[in-house]
Amino acid sequence: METDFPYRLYLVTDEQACLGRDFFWVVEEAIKGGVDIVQLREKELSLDSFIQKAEKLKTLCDRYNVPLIINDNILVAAKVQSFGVHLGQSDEPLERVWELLGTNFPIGISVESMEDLEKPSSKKAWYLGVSPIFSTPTKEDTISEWGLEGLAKLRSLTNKKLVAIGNVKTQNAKEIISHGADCLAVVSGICSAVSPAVAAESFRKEIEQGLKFR
Ligand code: TZP
Ligand code: MG
Repeated sequence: METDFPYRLYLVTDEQACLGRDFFWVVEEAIKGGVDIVQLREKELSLDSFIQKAEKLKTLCDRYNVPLIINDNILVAAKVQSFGVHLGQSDEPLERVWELLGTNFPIGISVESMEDLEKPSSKKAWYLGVSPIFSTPTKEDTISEWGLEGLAKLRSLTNKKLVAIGNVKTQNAKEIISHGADCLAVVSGICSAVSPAVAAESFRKEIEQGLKFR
């Protein structure tokens, strides 16, 4: 059975984007403001430090009943028993994940092009990350952006839940939702906000507005 994806505001963490403030404070404020799913995305940490951070974050997320998703590293996901994992097209093959974590383990997959949509991993994904919806300084190794037109095209081609990521701000949130995204994934718009709680609240309001146009 496929796991539901009822989430609307997805915090993708980035220690640097927290601007020197306490990482766990930023995440907790974001959850208080309306983030309903959290991804731990770490590119630099050793396996041990990644696990330690994930364990601490899992405790926090559990307290608020918010699912924790681990980016890329399925060993960390297994160790902390996260709710799910998020993978890019060139990360672990889905079979490896299912071998380690069981065949029902929720896996979010990024799609960067229309061709990606046709891949078996996308067909089996829990949700699709529309990556990037707009180009962003937070992740500079992307080739092109989907834009609102691309998103609308994707929407017409799949029933999977679509999570838009890349330069998602309160200013464009409503439009992204009205063009077919089910959920917004945000790094700097929340992690770098003066008040992550207020930022998350503003995103939630824009999302509600956008849903009225669907
Ligand atoms: N994947 C595609 S864009 C991106 C990731 C992880 C970064 C999004 O960061 P921001 O700060 O919300 O633009
Ligand atoms: Mg990846």
